[in-house]
Amino acid sequence: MTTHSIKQQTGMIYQSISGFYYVWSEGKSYTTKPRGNFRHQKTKPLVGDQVLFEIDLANEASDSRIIEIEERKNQLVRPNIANVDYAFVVMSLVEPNFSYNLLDYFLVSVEHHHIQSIILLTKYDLLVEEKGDEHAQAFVEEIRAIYQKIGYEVIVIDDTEAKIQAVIDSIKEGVYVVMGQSGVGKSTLLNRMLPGADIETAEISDSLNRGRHTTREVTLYPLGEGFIADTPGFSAIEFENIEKEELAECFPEMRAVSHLCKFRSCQHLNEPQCAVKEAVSDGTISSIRYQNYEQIYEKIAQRKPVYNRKNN
Ligand SMILES: Nc1nc2c(ncn2[C@@H]2O[C@H](COP(=O)(O)OP(=O)(O)O)[C@@H](O)[C@H]2O)c(=O)[nH]1
Ligand SMILES: [Mg+2]
Ligand SMILES: [Zn+2]
Repeated sequence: MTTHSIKQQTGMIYQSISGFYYVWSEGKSYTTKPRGNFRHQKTKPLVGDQVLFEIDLANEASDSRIIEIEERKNQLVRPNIANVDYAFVVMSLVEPNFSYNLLDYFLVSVEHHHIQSIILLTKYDLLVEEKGDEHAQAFVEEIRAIYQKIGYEVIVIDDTEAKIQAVIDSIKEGVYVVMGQSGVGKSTLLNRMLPGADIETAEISDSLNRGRHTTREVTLYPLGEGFIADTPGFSAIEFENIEKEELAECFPEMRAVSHLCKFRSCQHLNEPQCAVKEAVSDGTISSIRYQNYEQIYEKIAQRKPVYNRKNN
């Protein structure tokens, strides 16, 4: 093997199967393996990783070698994936009923990973069926008014193709995951967006394999302008990795005004001259959101100390 036939390129790992990492780079897929000395390093390549790899131009059929993993912007455990840019936070309007509380729990968890949320409100058809057109529209507008104002895109869907297409069209360059509690329509959405991927089967085999070491790896599929993970995440929410002092950072509208609080360490609870509380009383910050802040803050404060806290 002569050095001049070796080319270095960067790309993103989109799939990993039995020690092989499939890298998407400059419009092509490459089968790669970590270079030998990787085994001595702690970091294992992960789906979503940006990597530098070597291609042997003299023997293009040979597997390429990953030589470097770029520093990760974030890393999720469920699904096991790095460098997530966006999360579709799926909330159904009915069955299960929409909850501001639960939505804010999800948004906070996602913010904590420095991931941008897009709110997907599902089962609009069922809401109309239950409450009629007028009420359904008003309800959705109420949610929109709160969340769009603070920077979250809100997309309303039912199970029709047109609405699914609107979700696909919204996808920008970057890596997306789907989050949300059970029963809200995550699998339905993924199946419709990725008809070739057989999501349901994947989830079933995943649950059958629980407890064994053969848990299924996540795959990133190209979709719209970006990539989307075929495995939904965060079906249950815990705040075990968030410190109460970090919580306000996970509320964009609080983040935006907290520099105006009298005290630098203001937690926006009982402190005097708090810009957040002023914004709540004049209606600039939603009181629903603020109450959820107080509630999550309290949950974190009550939490038993955990000594082996993870970093993310
Ligand atoms: N009417 C209606 N039903 C939906 C919609 N989205 C999902 N469902 C149904 O809701 C149930 C739960 O969906 P599923 O995708 O399994 O939820 P998951 O647990 O989040 O993966 C299924 O029976 C779906 O057919 C929707 O927009 N409208
Ligand atoms: Mg599901
Ligand atoms: Zn404050």
